[in-house]
Amino acid sequence: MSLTTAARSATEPHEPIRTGLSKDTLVQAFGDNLFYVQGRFREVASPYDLFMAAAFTVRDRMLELWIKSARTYKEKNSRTVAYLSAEFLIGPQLGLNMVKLGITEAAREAGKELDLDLEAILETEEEPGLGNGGLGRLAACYMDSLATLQIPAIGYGIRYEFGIFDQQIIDGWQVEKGDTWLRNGNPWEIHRPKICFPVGFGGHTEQHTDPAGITHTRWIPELVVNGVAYDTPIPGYGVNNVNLLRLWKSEAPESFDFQAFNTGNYYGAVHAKIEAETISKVLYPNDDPEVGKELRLKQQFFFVSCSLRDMIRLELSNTGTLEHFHKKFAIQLNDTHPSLAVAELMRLLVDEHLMNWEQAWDITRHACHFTNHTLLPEALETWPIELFGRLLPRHLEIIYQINQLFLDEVRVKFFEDDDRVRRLSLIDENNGRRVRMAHLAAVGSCAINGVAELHSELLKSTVMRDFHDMYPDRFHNVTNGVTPRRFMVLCNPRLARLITKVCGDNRWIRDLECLSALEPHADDSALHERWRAVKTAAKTDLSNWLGQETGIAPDPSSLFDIQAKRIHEYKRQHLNLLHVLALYEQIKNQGTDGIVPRTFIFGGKAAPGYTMAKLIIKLINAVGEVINHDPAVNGTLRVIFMPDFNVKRGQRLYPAADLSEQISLAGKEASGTGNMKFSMNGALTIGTLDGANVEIREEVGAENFFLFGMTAAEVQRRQAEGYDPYQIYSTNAQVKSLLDLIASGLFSHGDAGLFQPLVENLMYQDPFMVLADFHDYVECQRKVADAYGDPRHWTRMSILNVARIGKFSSDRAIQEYAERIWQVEPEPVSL
Ligand code: 26Q
Repeated sequence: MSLTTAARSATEPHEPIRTGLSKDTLVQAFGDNLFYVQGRFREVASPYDLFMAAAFTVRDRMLELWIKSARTYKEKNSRTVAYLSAEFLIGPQLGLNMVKLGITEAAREAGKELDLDLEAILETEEEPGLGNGGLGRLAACYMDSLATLQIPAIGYGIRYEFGIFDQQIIDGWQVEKGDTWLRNGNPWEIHRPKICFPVGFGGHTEQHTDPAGITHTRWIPELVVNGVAYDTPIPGYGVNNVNLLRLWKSEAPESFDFQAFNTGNYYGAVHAKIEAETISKVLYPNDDPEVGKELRLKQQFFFVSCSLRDMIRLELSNTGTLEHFHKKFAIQLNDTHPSLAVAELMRLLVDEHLMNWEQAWDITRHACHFTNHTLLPEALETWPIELFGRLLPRHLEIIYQINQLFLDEVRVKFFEDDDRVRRLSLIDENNGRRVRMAHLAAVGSCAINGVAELHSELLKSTVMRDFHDMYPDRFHNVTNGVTPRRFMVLCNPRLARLITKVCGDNRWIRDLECLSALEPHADDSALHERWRAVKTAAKTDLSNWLGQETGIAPDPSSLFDIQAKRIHEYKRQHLNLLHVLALYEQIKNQGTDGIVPRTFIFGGKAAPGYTMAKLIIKLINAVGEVINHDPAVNGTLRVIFMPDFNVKRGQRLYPAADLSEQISLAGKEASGTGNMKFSMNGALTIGTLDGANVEIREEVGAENFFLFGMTAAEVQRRQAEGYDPYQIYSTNAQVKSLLDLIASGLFSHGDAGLFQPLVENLMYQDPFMVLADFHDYVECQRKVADAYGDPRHWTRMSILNVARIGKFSSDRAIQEYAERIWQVEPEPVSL
């Protein structure tokens, strides 16, 4: 049918074309947007044109709410959360925004009328990969929950032109490809050229005395770049509140070019422009040994400075004073990446707004809050003084002053304890003088939190121990959570429908504890049948997709055993692989009798510079190559590496999993959030007592969780005693035989050297104690197989996992932040 405006007169709807939610209005609006925004009509529209028209149609429906929300927050002068994060991994927006507006069904109907396949349109959306993994995805879940709980909030971050690289697998190896997510246009963002702040770098500082005799410091930067705002609306679920994600893009100030041009330095001007634009060009991967990059520090300062100036602008336009800044904004620092906010807020208040130091420090300390996401020592950020002082000379002075006042306080509290003073200092004097960003964040914040109970305890007893001695009341735990809107309703509509039916209504989508209504039905055989049908359908979908994508379509009746997360030695993908090889060896020696058919699916990216992680990917693919084609295996085992694991692909995995692999070495995974996503889709977990696994097991019940491995305390003890993996290799025949198998060249076309670094690492160092936990893991996997062989038992456990997973909603987490950390209140928006 024709979609130009000519069609409208026939079915003029009574609703406004840009806000109406009925099917008929959506049909009209889609046609208008295709024609007037994309400049296309149906016959010549590309799939991306269709996506853009659909996206604009949905965006139109959020704009009025967005503006109403902003007006309400301004009028009420509500305390606003400013969530500062170097990463926001928000995932594709179209489907989720439709869920939140409650128009999924109407849109599907409209699609039918237009003879359009909604699924195909959703699939066309390019996801903004503006994060590495857990930390960035958590920020996105929290933005969802803040809006849903009607809490005024702005997410501040960087609009990277290239997000996390796309992963290709070529000959079994990871190959990175640039992520050009903006090439076809991004319909969700609104460019705000007027919201623009200059950000300085380098140069020097000067002192001057004002007429009243007070000395001030002025920073004269050498280079100035502009930060320009790009806004993305974040609607709440089933409410009128729409919050804001404001990402900054770096640009050269116009004046810059002209200056250079006038002095005849045309190429110099072009160079300066390129340098300015480089700042927001690319997201850095974590776990990269080479991350001591100057550009990374520039990025951090860039987005922190723009964000704070934006908050100051808002506060001044509202109240005309900064005296109550900390009452207006609750700033949350997502790890140390934005911790320069402490020094920059001090600089803005003291140098630019002429506030005295004491008052500025009081405001800063009461505005800021800090979340730690890691205990791994190599991941704690520090910057060499030389680099820091060259790039941010004024901030280094401010940090010295903060440090001096802080260490005076330490000396008073802990009399004659020089060692403690050295340990607490913001400057590490042992490794060539470096600024410790976690210390800066901790000193400048009124609350410090870990992301799971175990993690928060370990934080207090290890990396932040001295801070805990100093300021015990600042420490909190807020266990992570994930949004059920994306990770249940959107990605698993069949399960969502079934749950709504059993619960009697869909209240669980905004109050996940309502899932407990499933519990009385855990033994209901009619429910069992439906539950299994839902799981089988999801497995079939995934199998078909994998067939197209990888050439292998696994049998949906096999046990889908999935590990999807960044590739890192501490997460122990190689432990999982050793179990695969143990089964393979069993088949080769004794045939397939007694083996429960399994499909092992791996997904995850390795940092481009992390050689061992890349070798693990190669080994997974190499093992798959052999096992998937060995007639002796005869399809009983399948090993599949899903390339380019991201939010979108995760949404295919979670609903289809029977078993979720959460097998990190105890004490290393701060929380994990994939563990929650799998569990809320009815997968059972095999896991260690690490991160949030501990609490998941507590909630779902020990009898519904496959536990194995050492505890964090046992790990500490064993390491203190001196752990010797070679001793295990030489005394455990199975371990020896499996490592020898990898080293034999069977998986590397006879090249025995290829996997040698991996094998030797396990034999002689094994920093993440894979061999120590191996036996227990394999035993536990045997129990998994037995349980899977008893469908009634398995289905009961699966239902109970979902019924008891309510705690892990990000709504609960945000509620805790709001009450215990931020002291913010909901601000409902009415139309
Ligand atoms: C730092 C400096 C230079 C370059 C990159 C980085 C960098 C970037 C990202 C360091 C770390 C990250 C991301 C860390 C992360 O994702 N941590 C995970 O956070 C989740 C949410 O709290 C937890 O569930 C995971 O346990 C934790 O690993």
